Amino acid sequence: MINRRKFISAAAAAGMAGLIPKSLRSVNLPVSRAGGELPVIISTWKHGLPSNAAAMKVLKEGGSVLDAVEHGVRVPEGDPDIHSVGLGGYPDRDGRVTLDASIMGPDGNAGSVACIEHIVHPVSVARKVMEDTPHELLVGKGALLFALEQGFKQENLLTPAAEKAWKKWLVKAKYEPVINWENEPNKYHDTIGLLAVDKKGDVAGACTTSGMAFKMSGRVGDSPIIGAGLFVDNEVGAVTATGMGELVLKTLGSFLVVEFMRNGMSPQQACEAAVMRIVHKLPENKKFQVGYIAVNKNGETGGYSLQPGFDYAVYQDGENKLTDAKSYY
Ligand code: SD4
Repeated sequence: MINRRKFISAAAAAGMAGLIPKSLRSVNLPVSRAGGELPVIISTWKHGLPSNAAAMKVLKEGGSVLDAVEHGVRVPEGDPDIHSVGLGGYPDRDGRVTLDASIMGPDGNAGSVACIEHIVHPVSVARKVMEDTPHELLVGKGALLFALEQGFKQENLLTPAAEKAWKKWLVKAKYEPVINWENEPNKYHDTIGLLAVDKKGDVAGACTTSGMAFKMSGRVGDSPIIGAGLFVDNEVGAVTATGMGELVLKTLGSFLVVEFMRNGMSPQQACEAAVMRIVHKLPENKKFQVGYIAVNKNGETGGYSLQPGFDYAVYQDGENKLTDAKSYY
């Protein structure tokens, strides 16, 4: 028989592992107090470095934290040599470049587009969805029509390099996501997710991607789903994800990390706990990559991944630096 004291200490330990029903947990524990200088910008992969620089410039010039995250991720969206975001992104298995993006601000408002074609900057369309419609998410043709109505230009996003890669893939036409594979030749990887906390402590985030290369037509990943690929809570901090979106979607990863931080974990501990959730719940975890980055309101940052090879860029205290994330495997 378990006595009351044993029950309470077991319950406390289980609480950190997320096992206690929410109704029994404190919801207002302070977030981790450690921190760094504000403002801070954090983003996924090496293409985060120029993105962070663009975002920091916006903040320095007095722009809002929302402007900063949008302008930061527009950099890789517009770069044809980055084959995992925006222009030049690898297409789906039918040769169509379909993009997913989301943005979320300090007021809790958010906007997303999914499976949108022909628009170089889906993050800016997501912002328009957030600000100028009663909706949160527009997909496919509807998203494109909305973008065109808003004055965005229709363009061909399939660059010769991306088309060549797709044609090479077509020879075997086997869909098999490879860990850290996207864009390997120049070491630019995957989705860009970028989070910022401005001087006042206001928090925002943006996430944009062409998704998994050679995916099925109509496939949508985690990036445009608020709570999966991106989540912001101005009382706590922000989180974004990269890697195999299906694993992030099945565990609602970014929301989970924010909730772990709300309950007292540091950004680093919270990212690790969310990766552990994938390890415990999803047997396919061994085959795929997932990486999380997080920042709390105090300017403390963290990042963690399932597999080795994930890195992220942090711009803080006048330095814009790439960090290798620790990983579970
Ligand atoms: C997705 N998470 O669509 C994105 C893509 C990505 O590594 O990050 N690729 O699932």
